[in-house]
Amino acid sequence: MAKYNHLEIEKKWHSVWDKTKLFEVDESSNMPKYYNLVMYPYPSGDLHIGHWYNFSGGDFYARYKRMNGFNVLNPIGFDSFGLPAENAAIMNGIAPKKWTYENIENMVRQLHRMGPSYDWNRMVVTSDPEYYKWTQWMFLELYKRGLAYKKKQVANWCTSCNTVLANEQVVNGGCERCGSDVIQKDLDQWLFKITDYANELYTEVDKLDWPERTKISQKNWIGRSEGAEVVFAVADTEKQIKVFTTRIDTLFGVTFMVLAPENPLVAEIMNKDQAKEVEKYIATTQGKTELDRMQEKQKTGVFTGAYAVNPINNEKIPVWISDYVLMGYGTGAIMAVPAHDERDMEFAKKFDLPIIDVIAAPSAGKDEKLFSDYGVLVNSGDFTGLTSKEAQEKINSKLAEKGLAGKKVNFKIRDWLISRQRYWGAPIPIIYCEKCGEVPVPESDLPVILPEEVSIKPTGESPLRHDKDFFNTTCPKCGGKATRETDTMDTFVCSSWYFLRYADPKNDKEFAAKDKLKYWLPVDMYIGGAEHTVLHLLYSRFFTKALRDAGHLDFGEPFLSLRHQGMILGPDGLKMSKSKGNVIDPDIEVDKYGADAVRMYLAFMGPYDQGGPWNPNGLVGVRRFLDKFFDFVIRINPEKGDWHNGVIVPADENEVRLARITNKLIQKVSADLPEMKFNTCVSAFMETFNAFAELEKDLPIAKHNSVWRQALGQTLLLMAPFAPHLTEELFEKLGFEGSIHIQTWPTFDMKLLLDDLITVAVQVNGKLRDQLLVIPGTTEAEVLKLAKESEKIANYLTGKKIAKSFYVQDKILSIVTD
Ligand code: ANZ
Ligand code: ZN
Repeated sequence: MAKYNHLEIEKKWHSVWDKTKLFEVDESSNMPKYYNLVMYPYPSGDLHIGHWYNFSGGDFYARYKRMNGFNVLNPIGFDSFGLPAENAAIMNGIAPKKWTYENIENMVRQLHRMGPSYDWNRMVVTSDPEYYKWTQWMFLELYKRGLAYKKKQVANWCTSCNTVLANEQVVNGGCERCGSDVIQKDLDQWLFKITDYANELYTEVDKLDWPERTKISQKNWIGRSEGAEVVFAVADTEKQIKVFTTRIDTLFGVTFMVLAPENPLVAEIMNKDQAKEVEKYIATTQGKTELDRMQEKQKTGVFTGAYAVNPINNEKIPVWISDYVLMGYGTGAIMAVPAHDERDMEFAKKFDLPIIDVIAAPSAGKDEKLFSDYGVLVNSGDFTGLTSKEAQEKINSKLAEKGLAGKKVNFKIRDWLISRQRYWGAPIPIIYCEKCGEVPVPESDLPVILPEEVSIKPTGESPLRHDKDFFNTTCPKCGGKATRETDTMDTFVCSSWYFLRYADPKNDKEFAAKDKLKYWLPVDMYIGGAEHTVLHLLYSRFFTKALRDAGHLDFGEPFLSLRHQGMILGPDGLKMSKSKGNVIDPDIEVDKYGADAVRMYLAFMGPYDQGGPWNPNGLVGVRRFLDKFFDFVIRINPEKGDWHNGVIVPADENEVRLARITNKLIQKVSADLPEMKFNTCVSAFMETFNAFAELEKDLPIAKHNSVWRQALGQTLLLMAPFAPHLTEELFEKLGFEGSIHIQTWPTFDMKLLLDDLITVAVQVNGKLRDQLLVIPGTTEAEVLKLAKESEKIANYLTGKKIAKSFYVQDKILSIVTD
């Protein structure tokens, strides 16, 4: 058997592709553009198998698009600011910059070995001053538009990392990273006003070609909530308490009200006798996180001594304070309906407050659990008997007449806190002047360079505060004494716009030239993991919209299509981790079996969006297939003559068999690859190869060299996205000209598939109108789709609506119109 020497072949082609700049692209092509993007990695040090899975899938797809006539931008870069570099630096005594750039170098080497079709000329590294200059510029752009602002705010503070954490980085009251206690600390913080875009971010999700669960997470994070605001008078005063409720239909069931302890109204309305207790209570709630406050089963609180008046029935009800009501949501005050709201129920039981049922369950079951759904109103005066929905409308409009209620939409999402009291990040470009106050760094002074020799021991204060040369500066406005902002930006800021920079990564006048942005963006296909991407996607969408409104972009959504790859588990079926010893090191596998075998095995493992356990035998099997394939193909002699990439014209029955097998493969891979069904493509290659081997007994290569060369040439084209090195080598060996990777994708001939197809009769209103050729087992929905695409049938459907359709599997589709 001829030896397939993967090490030699891969090395050879890497250098050819690099030298010929095969995958570099520009805007001058006359083919339509396609922007194919994978989520750029963090430079953790090593490319792990999960990266390979993500990036190989992205590369299969990019190559498919390229061979189908698109000018494909397929870039890569590094998300290289962030805490891990700093923590590694503290642990091992290496400067963050050194650690980061050494890792990048190593990972670039590893990436190369995968043989991806990246335009290496466009690599983006977010910790390069040439990049973060524009991150700072983005900050100023938001600042100019009132979308970046500074505020004293309580923040989650990790007592060990000594930095602020985002809400989602706090797990069970501890730091996600180190598990240490998280406390609440009042700090001056920079925020981005993402809430200005809450509504658009929420509604536009529906238009995107994204996985459904990801759309739902976007929406849940934004948390749109429709309800009403209702105004309660404070008895014997001029004061009012406004509440937000999603259940105005339960208004007759309100038996008390609750204010957030921080609500300024508390001081205004409380009875002096209660002052001591109220103050004592407020003190106990400080330091609790919002999450604790919302989840605590044991409700706490105190009575303010004040009463409110229910606007619907003038009942007097007591006003309490409790920390289960948050100041940051709605109005910081609620109307409590213990009969139908669980938290209110817990509170009422604890403090012995009345409970009045006002909604009857549809089938009056007497289970003890509280009924919190919609139903029919009871004990509700004139509104008794109405459904919840009807009552909401009626009660709302009745009170609205008196200015005591109005519909209201609230969002859960809060502004994005971007300040980090850490070193390895983009400095926030703001200067504080004794005379002029807060002054933005002028654009011409960007970038504000992150100094290198800084002690980064986390002390709670930003490390940059202790670098005198950095900290002390002069005011750009008045030239007087001034100091710099010493916080750095959350790395999510860097990753919120990196996909724009790939369009024009070397530009030092603009973050990217307008015409290049216009040409390449938005991203057509974005591929990456499903975990931890909710915020990245949300922030990127926010940046895109803000930049659009600032006149820099002419689109509002950055990622038109999105796909998630699944997760690769260890051979034991468990999540890979060093401690379990089940980690697969791609470097070792690539040395042993070759990048093409690893790529193809990853494709073969299972549905791309599902992943699965790594099976060493599976990889060996794929390698064995490639060995046999290589051995088979090099028996075919090269021939002169241009590569015409057409359909085989068979001369006898066995040649027809060959043409048919090849055509079937073309059809299969052309259907499955764009759907990212990579696994079925690889099984088709294996099956086809077995059929070839079988056929060769009747159709010897030695006598039929030309047709075999043609058939295997086409097979190579189909395999090229998966095994780029091997196919390039064999393509050359067969005497075809040019790189296989810039050839046109083969087309297939329907006629050659006929044997395998069946005819389905299509009737419209009882009359036979067309016969469709389909694969046996095609579903009704697919046949209906084909029928609608048929011209003959379209004639009978234009201007009409399909009322019904019936399908007799593989025989007749019958359409009835209105
Ligand atoms: C009365 C009521 C009766 C409520 C009932 C619910 C059920 P979402 O869907 O999350 O928007 N609420 C309003 N502001 C609050 C705050 N600052 N802190 C804590 N809770 C607050 O939830 C809206 C509901 O959450 C509101 O509707 C209010 O309780 C409570 F059977 O009002 B409801
Ligand atoms: Zn000044």
